[in-house]
Amino acid sequence: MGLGYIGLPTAIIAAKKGGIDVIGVDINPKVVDMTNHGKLHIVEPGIGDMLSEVIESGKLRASTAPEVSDAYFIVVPTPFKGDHVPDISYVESATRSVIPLLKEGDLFVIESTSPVGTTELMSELIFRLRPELEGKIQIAYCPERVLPGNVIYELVHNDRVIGGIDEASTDKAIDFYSRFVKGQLHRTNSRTAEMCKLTENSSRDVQIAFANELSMICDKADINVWELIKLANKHPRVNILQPGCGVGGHCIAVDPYFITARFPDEAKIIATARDINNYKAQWATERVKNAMLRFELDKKRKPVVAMMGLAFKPDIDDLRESPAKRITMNVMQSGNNADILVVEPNISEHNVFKLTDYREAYERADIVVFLTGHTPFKKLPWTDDKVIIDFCGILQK
Ligand code: SAJ
Repeated sequence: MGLGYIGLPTAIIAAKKGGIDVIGVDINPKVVDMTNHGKLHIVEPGIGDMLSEVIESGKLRASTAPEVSDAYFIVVPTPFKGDHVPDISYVESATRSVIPLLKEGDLFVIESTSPVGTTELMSELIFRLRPELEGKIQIAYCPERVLPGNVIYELVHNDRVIGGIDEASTDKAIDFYSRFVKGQLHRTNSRTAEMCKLTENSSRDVQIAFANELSMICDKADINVWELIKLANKHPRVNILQPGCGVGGHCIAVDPYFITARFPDEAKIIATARDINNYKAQWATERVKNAMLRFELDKKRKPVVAMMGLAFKPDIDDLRESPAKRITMNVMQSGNNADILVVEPNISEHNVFKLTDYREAYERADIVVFLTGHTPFKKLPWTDDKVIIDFCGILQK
């Protein structure tokens, strides 16, 4: 259920490596149609050929409605509502749509990132509507942990955490995943598995917040934060991550709120890390606006500004929750009337921004702002006749 960034690759891998007959279900008819024609509707390296292969062999087919199966996997989005409260309505509606199809011996697994207790809630819903199935079907939570851009490798090789609502459920889910996962399968209960996913991404958010906080301190203290972190990391027990212009994507910038919304009194560091990472993007916006003002005062003309990168991290085309995009938007809306060149080498066009080739933008700009650490930016010729604002360490060796 759900043929998105995780559901579709999982369906393909289960069909190809697990030899399983898979029906991929999505409410979007366009996604279903494209999938049935062997066409990828997401950008992810290495799965295009595999998709056509499993569609041609008949191991995978897509549909807008679920059909009677032996195992059901819920892989739909869990966004948040206002006030950062998690919205599990997609999980619930996908669950409701399979309830009439469930039969004795079936496996029901939630993979969607979910607040603690969601699997138990869905079990209650299932057994309320189908009381005769209590104890006769197996229900588990098994979060995905793959890195966008490296999904095919990580789906097979990463360890997985699997938590059933009871021992039999954990056993059955482990048995299923062992058909195509080469990483270790770690058993636990459903609440721990849910919290584990949230913990992994919150841990990364907290660590990035530490790097971002350091970058703002170092800016004031006139210290090169990249050199500082490199040196501190020479200590055998220190491993600081890299600062950037904020934290983006649909996982790390979102999942910690699933903890803070439920445990506001206890989740202090997690909440503060979110604030710091959000604040870093505001801070970066102010830095750019100040540089533009200073240029105008010095040179008595408006600067040409190149905003380098819109994606939420290097070498991808994904702009979801991207701080680079937000900063660019805010700088453009600041009413300065400067000539702003927007660059994103991984996409050819955008419905809001007019994109400029990165070499041309770099060449023409008075102020160059590196927002995303895309590899091609690292090869631009060095020049000292521009103001360079480097939020992502492009200029560092
Ligand atoms: N970032 C930094 N500094 C760093 C590392 C990352 O500023 O040192 C920023 C990136 O630029 C980006 C954001 O953090 O804006 C998130 O990027 P990421 O590469 O850390 O993570 P995602 O969102 O692509 O994928 C994460 C992964 N989780 C962890 O590494 C704990 C992935 O394994 C999960 O499967 C994925 O979230 C998910 O689906 O939850």
